Amino acid sequence: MLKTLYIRDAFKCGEDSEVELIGWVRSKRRHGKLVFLDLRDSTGIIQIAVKQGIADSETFMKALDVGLESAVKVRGKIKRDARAPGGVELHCNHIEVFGPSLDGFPIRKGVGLKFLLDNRHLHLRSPKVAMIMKIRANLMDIARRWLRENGFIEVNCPTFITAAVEGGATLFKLDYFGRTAYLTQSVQFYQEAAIYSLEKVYSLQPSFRAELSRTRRHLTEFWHLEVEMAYADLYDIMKVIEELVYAIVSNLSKESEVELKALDKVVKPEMAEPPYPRIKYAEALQILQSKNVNINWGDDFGADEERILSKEFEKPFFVTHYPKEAKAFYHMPDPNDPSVCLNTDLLAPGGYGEIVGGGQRIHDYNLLLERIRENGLNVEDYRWYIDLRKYGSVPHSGFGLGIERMLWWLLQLPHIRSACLFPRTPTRVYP
Ligand code: NSS
Repeated sequence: MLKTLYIRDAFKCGEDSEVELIGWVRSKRRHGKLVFLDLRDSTGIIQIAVKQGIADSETFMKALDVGLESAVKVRGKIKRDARAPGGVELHCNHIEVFGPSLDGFPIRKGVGLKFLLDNRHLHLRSPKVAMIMKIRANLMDIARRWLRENGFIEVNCPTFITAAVEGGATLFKLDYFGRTAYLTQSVQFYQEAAIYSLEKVYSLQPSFRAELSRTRRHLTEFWHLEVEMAYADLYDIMKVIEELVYAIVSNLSKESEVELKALDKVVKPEMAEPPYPRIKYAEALQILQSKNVNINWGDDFGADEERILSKEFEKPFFVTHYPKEAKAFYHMPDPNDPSVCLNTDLLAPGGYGEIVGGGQRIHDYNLLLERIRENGLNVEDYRWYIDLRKYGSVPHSGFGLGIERMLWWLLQLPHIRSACLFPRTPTRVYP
């Protein structure tokens, strides 16, 4: 019995090896008595040559008739041929079409972007999409590995919640057996509870934002890598961010080398080598105002401001000490100037903007109560969170990194949705 190989392994076979491959027919061309099929599986694409005379007439007719994206099993001999893509082709003597395409495959050259998104379930078969997904998988794996190696413990937090972490405006509301609940914007508060037993924790799970902004960088559902650390101040956590981002970029450049090359993307360790420039909000504001951006003290930076600001940098850079009114209530006020907080955003250079947000949390019971009240929030909604400050509270800090934002920057994608298997945006919940 012939062993069925992955296409990647067929390329390594010796001349005239008899092999069997399983895959999908990506394209088909006829030159007289010769039919070429491009066969695709998860590992690569190989040219299948079906020649009348070498293949029997039934096999030749099947090759001629087979619809694009049919699932087939092919058998034949491996031949080196400089004209074939990758220098190898299969001279086929048998085809079995076991998953025929019942219709013409709708994804063709020249179809528009909306059509591709409406048919994302089929567009996923494109090798380009597959490569982005492989890079994404590597990125998540590298991040997890680094965190584990550095003593962080993975925790999994709930998605149904009852009060906002990042402001009420972007909460997705839902009916939870007659009471109101929301989808989480961030698992930070649960992690803050977890540090009192595990000290250094992280999670990798979806966050949700009912954000109507139609920018190139906003999703309504995104994968959020969040980290929380006991006994850490703002500068300790910035160091963790810097080292984690560097580990991701430098390892990805090696572990995804093949895919990056095939996509014609350049990811190099130098792009993210620490230390990263650090500026305060006040300086960032000056830069923006010097470029005639209409922005005042107290305003948070939006996509436009961050695009302009980040074009001034060549490496990721930290912006710290935002005015407290621009940020959520839990941020620690700076003891030297309580009008700003000990927070940080990490912005990707070249127009991309924020990929990480975090900082030091308020760990004092009374100060937290005061800030909740100042923000006009209901103390009862945050009872368990406040409770954490009653028993052995310690200084602590953390951050959240958007997986798709990171990919968007590293792969210089035109839109963040290309980093998702099935993107969720204000106008898209199907497929
Ligand atoms: O709102 S954040 O800046 N911060 C938090 O949620 C903190 N509670 C995280 C923490 O400290 N544990 O979001 C963090 C990151 C941000 O830098 C982006 O990279 C990503 O989450 N993010 C998004 N990605 C895609 N789409 C949207 N809408 C989005 N919002 C945030």
